[in-house]
Amino acid sequence: MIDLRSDTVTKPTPRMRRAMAEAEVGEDVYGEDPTVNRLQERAAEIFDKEAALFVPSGSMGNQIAVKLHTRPGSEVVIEERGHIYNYEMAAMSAISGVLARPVHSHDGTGILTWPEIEAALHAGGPYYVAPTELIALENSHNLAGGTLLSRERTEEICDRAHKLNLAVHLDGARIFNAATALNETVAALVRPVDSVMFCLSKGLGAPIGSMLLGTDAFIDEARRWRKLLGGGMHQVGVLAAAALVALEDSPRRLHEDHANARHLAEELASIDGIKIDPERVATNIVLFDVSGTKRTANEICHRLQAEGVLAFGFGASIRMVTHYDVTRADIDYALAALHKILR
Ligand code: TLP
Repeated sequence: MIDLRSDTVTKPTPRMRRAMAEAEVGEDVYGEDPTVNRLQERAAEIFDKEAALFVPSGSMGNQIAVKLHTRPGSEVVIEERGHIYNYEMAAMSAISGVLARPVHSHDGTGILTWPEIEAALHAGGPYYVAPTELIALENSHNLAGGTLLSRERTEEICDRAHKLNLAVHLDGARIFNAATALNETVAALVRPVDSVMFCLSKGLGAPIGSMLLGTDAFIDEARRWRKLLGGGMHQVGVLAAAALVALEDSPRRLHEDHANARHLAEELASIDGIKIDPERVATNIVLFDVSGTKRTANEICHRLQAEGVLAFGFGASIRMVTHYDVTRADIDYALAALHKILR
């Protein structure tokens, strides 16, 4: 099977498995796992933030951040296709008692401008309007097709937000993809945000885990909430060991996934009935519209599966994600399968 459903499907590399087998471990709930401590220190160093916390999932990292930046009864401004709003089980209302204020991105990129954000804010309004307390950004933007939030735009949004005493959290599940495509360091991309979450278990290829980063005080409080949410892990150095390998080895090869994604997008654009602008495919996510094929996305994905290709269909769109378990030949095979189905 050629699995293009997500970059979460990557299997640990031989080096990761070796590191896992040999990992030195301890009781992480007491802060005594040396491998977890090393991972947290290394992540804080790479991202140039005071502290980092290893969390079981990206969703947990995001939701702890929402919890810490808000009070119940307030609002979180987020682009309408944002992961925190759409794919985290309404956790922000269940856990934090806050409301999402989804904002439409007029140019379709999913990357909001400050005026779009500003128009959605309730800051300094009348007492009977729920105040905005947090702006949640996403880089790269998953459901918009892996689009990029530039360093300059991040700085502008954070500067403006901070002047209004609003916090900014960045869902950087794929921040290394963004950094690769923008030719920036991850530290530069996250410098002005109050907190950032990134995933080790997506393009970086670790089997499990994400990191939440921020100030020392923020991470101390995040550790309490991780435990409260059932995310206190014990001899978890076995996972941190794989994560350390992912952090050191994987970022340098992400450009290959981006090149494969661009190739896929260019070929898709030449298929009748498929709508995609290859110029917009900047990272490892390829999102295309199939309404012109007179078939539903689900129907096409079903047929692709029979040909040995897995993709993710929703509405009139199909998402294909490239990663290190997918080669250029696999992409060409998937394209040939699609041609056959649509012929
Ligand atoms: N995204 C998954 C699915 O949930 C859609 C995927 O296959 O892309 N932020 C972003 C931007 C994400 O894309 C994801 C996962 C998360 C957060 C949550 O990470 P996990 O799955 O570790 O909770």
